[in-house]
Amino acid sequence: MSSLQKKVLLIGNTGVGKTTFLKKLRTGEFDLKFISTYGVEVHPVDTGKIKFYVWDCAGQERLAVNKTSFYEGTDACIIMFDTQSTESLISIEKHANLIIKSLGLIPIILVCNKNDLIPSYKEIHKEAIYISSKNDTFRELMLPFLKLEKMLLNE
Ligand SMILES: Nc1nc2c(ncn2[C@@H]2O[C@H](COP(=O)(O)OP(=O)(O)OP(=O)(O)O)[C@@H](O)[C@H]2O)c(=O)[nH]1
Ligand SMILES: [Mg+2]
Repeated sequence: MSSLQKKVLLIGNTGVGKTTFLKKLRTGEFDLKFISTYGVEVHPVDTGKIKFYVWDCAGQERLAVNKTSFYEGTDACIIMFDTQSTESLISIEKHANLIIKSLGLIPIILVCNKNDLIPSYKEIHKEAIYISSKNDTFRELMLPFLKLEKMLLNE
């Protein structure tokens, strides 16, 4: 287990698959159900070099109870959007602005989920890491954390 610990916020619009992504990483199971997160849930993800504490934040404003109150001590941020929601793509900037306003310039990465639902490869955002929480292997789903690890360790 890694001794270095970092806090990561996982944010993005409701329904993009934040909770499903973390559950698949933790259990290997893909969850078809959609139960919106209330407030925040914390999940550990260990890369071997860093133990990330991932704060899975509610995407629904009305369930996001005082969300900036748990931003303190955050080292990095993942903004997730998905291939099915133009709204989630447009909202990236809004999410990023809130993070930068509250936390300054911390490492932020973009993850585009639900890649299984577009027929062939299509680049939606140049900077994003593309995943499918439904079909991807553990190793593929760890890529966002390996990228954050590199950024945080300045590798
Ligand atoms: N086809 C497909 N469906 C997905 C994928 N990832 C998640 N889903 C589905 O998307 C729905 C929403 O998933 P959640 O993980 O609960 O969404 P969330 O981003 O946590 O939503 P909030 O908690 O409200 O912010 C669920 O029905 C999942 O089964 C994916 O990669 N492919
Ligand atoms: Mg959720």
